[in-house]
Amino acid sequence: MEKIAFITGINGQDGSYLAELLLSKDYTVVGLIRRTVTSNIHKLENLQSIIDNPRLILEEGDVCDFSSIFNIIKRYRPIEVYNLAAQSHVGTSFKSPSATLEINSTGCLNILECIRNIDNKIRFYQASTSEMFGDNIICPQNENSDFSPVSPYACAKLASHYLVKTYRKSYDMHTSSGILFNHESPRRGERFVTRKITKAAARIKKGLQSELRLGNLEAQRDWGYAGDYVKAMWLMLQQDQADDYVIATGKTHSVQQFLEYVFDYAGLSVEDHVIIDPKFYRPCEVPKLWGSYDKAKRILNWEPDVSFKELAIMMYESDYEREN
Ligand code: NAP
Ligand code: G4F
Repeated sequence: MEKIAFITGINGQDGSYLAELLLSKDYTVVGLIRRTVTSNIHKLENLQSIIDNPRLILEEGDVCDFSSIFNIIKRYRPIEVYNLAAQSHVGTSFKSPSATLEINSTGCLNILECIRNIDNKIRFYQASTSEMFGDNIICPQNENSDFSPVSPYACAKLASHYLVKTYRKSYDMHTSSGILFNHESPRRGERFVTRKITKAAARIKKGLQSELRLGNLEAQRDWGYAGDYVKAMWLMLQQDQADDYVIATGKTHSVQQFLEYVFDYAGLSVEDHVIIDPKFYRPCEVPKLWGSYDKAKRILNWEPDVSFKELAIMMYESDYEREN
């Protein structure tokens, strides 16, 4: 029988890795693309392994548009739906709170309602986030830690997180949330701090720019590799019981440590090039994220492969290769 999966946010970092994983497992992958006047699928277009695959189908739509999602699910009848679409930048959520709420909460609700109405046996994955722990710094955070969101982004994601639980309990639907801690890769958006640092370091090294402006360097994050994390998403939907899982590395580092490690590796001095710019501070900050993936290890048999240092080097080397 043909296995069909539907991915929203396929054009993003995680969407591309998940599509690769599912195609390698012989799924037909239907991906949701937001059409704009100019093509915005450059990230996927650069991935020949995906874009040339006849089992990849791209459909136009928007998670905020109920009928576009309804029509795609009704037409393709996927066995699994992965909702990765989001306004995913925390800083931007303070500038565009309404749009963030609409995409990150109503978008999820729209999909849940489509599944409930079309076929409530379709399995659903929601991209929840460690950002929901907010200023609760009792670490390491796990599935039982208190949520304490401090951004419009996290508030919207928390609403979806509870919607997923509610649909699981109320309608006996197979809906799971992955509470994913920060995960990065060479495909990470350039406005997230790790990629901003690796790209700037590569450009400074090549003489293409001289300074890097950053905000709060004290924040701590549990950084893993996106390629490892999409495997956990898939594993969640292969379980008999739907549930929520923390996905993390179990280690935390500050932005300062990431910065120093990359600059050291590149043979650059932080003092010579980095400027602290208040523009990049947020109205409220998540001070410390450090996750425990014990439950995922026990039930999903999932563990991260790529270390903090390997990740930083992978990203720097990729940016160094790309910049010219
Ligand atoms: P990303 O690179 O920003 O990708 C998000 C994707 O969502 C983009 O391709 C974007 O499309 C799409 N999108 C935005 N609004 C949409 C809408 N209204 N309808 C349809 N598609 C829409 O994010 P990511 O890093 O891959 O993360 C994937 C998901 O995991 C997100 O939900 C994010 O919030 C969540 N998450 C990420 C992390 C992390 O560290 N990466 C951690 C926890 C949770 P365009 O390309 O058209 O902009
Ligand atoms: O890279 P960031 O923008 O990631 P943030 O805010 O932790 O959010 C990411 O991870 C979440 C999971 O916990 C996801 F849900 C979310 O979608 C996203 O993928 O910022 C990391 C830290 C923050 O403390 C920020 O204040 O770096 C600090 N920072 C310092 N200077 C900066 C900068 N962040 C950005 N983006 N740009 C700076 O110049």
